[in-house]
Amino acid sequence: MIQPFTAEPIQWVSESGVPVRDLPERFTPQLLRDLHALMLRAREFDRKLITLLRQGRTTFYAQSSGMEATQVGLARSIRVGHDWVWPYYRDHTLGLAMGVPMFELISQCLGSNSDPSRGRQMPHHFAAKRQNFVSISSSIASQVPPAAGNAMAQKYLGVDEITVCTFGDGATSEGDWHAGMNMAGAHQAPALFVCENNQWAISTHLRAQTASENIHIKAKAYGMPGFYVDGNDIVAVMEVCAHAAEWVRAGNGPALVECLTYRVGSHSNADADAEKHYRTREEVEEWLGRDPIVRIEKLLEHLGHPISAEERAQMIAQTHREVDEQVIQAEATGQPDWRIIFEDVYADMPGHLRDQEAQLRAEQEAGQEVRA
Ligand SMILES: Cc1ncc(C[n+]2csc(CCOP(=O)(O)OP(=O)(O)O)c2C)c(N)n1
Ligand SMILES: [Mg+2]
Repeated sequence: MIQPFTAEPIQWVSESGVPVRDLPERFTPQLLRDLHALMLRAREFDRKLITLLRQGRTTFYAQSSGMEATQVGLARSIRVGHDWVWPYYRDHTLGLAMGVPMFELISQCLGSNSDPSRGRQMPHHFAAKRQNFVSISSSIASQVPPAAGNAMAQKYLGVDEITVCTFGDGATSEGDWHAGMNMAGAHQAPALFVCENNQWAISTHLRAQTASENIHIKAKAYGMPGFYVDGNDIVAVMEVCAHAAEWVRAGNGPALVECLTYRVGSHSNADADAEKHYRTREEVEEWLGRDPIVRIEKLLEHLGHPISAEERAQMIAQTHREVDEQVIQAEATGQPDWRIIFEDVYADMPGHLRDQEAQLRAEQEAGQEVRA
């Protein structure tokens, strides 16, 4: 029933919230409500973190507003803590939906002592050990070759884990992307590649990115199926990603899923005024009209299980409270001591680093300020 290489994105629920195919039994009103709660929580997390950014309490953030169905849908299609995830920098909603504690994300954005990476990474570039969520890197597509290698290792070890690798549409122009896709295909490795196609790579539109008619068609060149899905329809994302993940897990080789979606906000704090510079207000308005959260609300209403305005407001207030409390808790743990820059890398620290550590200590003892 789910076919690769479709001309149009696979859809399950129309924009007006009506199923266009039979709703699979697992989508009970309770599951739909849970998915809605996860998406709304992520949307409000974005809102709060942008405020923290404006207050100068963190220095980088890339929102995923508008893309919640893609990321939550993917999170709910894989075996969390079993499969391995090689994400990209816009995937905090994927992380949250996989159960990464919000406190860890906030701590990482603040670089506090409660940050598991203790301020060593760029803000908003977290990793989560329990979820097998590999550290995010900012270099576009740099995660794709190691993800292919991870999948090759899984194949040779004979485990039933798969590797999930996400990226944006812009990443598909990078040499690393093609190298990783090619290796995964050539070795028939169990990798599920997911393109979060939000149609823009900062100010470069998809049409300027590639002459291919879409992204998923590129899968053909690497000997794998390419699925095309409406990334703002969480039911479709879950059905297609679960289908592709199980196909990969069954030993059929890699697969690519292209989720067509849109980032309704700015790329990051580096381009806070996107509409003024490279895209039209009309385009943004059009995609705001396809909001994935509104779609699931309409579906619940259609099924006779509406979410009341009061309930929605309570959920929003709850997330705001949660973030406020956790920011206070994270900040209370303080900033990591400068000495941590020398820790956790070498069992036996090389001589030149020992010298540098001694030099910093001497500067501190001489009354100079030393900060990590
Ligand atoms: C190798 C490399 N080149 C350029 C950049 C600068 N850069 C950061 S994000 C970005 C756009 C990526 O767009 P896309 O892959 O579509 O992801 P999106 O941000 O839209 O989610 C670029 C070019 C980078 N980080 N790394
Ligand atoms: Mg993009």
